[in-house]
Amino acid sequence: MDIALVRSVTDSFSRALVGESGSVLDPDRARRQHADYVAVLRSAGCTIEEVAGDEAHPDCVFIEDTAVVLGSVAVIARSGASSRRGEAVPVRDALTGRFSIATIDAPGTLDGGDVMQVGGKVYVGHSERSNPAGIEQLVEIAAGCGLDVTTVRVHDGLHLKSSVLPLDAETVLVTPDSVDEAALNGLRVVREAPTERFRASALPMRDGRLLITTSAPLTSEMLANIGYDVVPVDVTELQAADGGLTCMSILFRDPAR
Ligand code: CIR
Repeated sequence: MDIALVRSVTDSFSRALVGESGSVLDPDRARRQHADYVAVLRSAGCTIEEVAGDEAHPDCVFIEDTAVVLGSVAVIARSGASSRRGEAVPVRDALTGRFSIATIDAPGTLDGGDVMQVGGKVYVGHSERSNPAGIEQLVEIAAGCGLDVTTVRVHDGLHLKSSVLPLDAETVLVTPDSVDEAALNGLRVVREAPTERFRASALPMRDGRLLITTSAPLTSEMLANIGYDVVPVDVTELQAADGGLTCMSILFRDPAR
């Protein structure tokens, strides 16, 4: 059984980081979309555990960035956005006792959105948010779990998973010209429709379905045509704050089962 750790949308979400887009955010709309997202995770067999939202952290709904589960270890991240650093504290509490805890320490920075696991391999984005010192620490922690890490330079977009998303154990959906694709060698690459740049976000469920953002209908149709069982999910208000489908949950197998 998968556990999905999620975090609620706060009223302060209206002040979440929006980069240079200048988007105006509506917390109520985000909350409704988040509830639908959580309902889809539940329908796919996930047990939902909610970490209470924290008004002091407008971006806290994007829980993926705070921690990464690598085998039996939970890596507590240290965000490249200083305003987000306190978000990890209650997430660490939720993971303690289930996993051994490792931490990314200063001067290292790492956002969970930069860590992608596909078919037993780990990739980390060298991005605006994750620096070489943080990546080096992740590599060392992963080595202790018997895992190699491949670094991927992110040229465009916030995180690696803003533009490279696992679809299944050997396939990724890629936004063209956003990362150093040579580092994805060995993976099957399918491309987001050019007119939907950065709008497609995907999250595969263990029941075989593939969640895909409604804001990328052409990409969704292309994925359906090549055999994916796509489920459109509307998270446009969370995308306005640079979020995607992966970033609103931390999914892991219940180690107690
Ligand atoms: C941020 O800028 O940190 C948030 N507004 C969005 C984070 C999205 N996280 C993710 O895709 N993993």
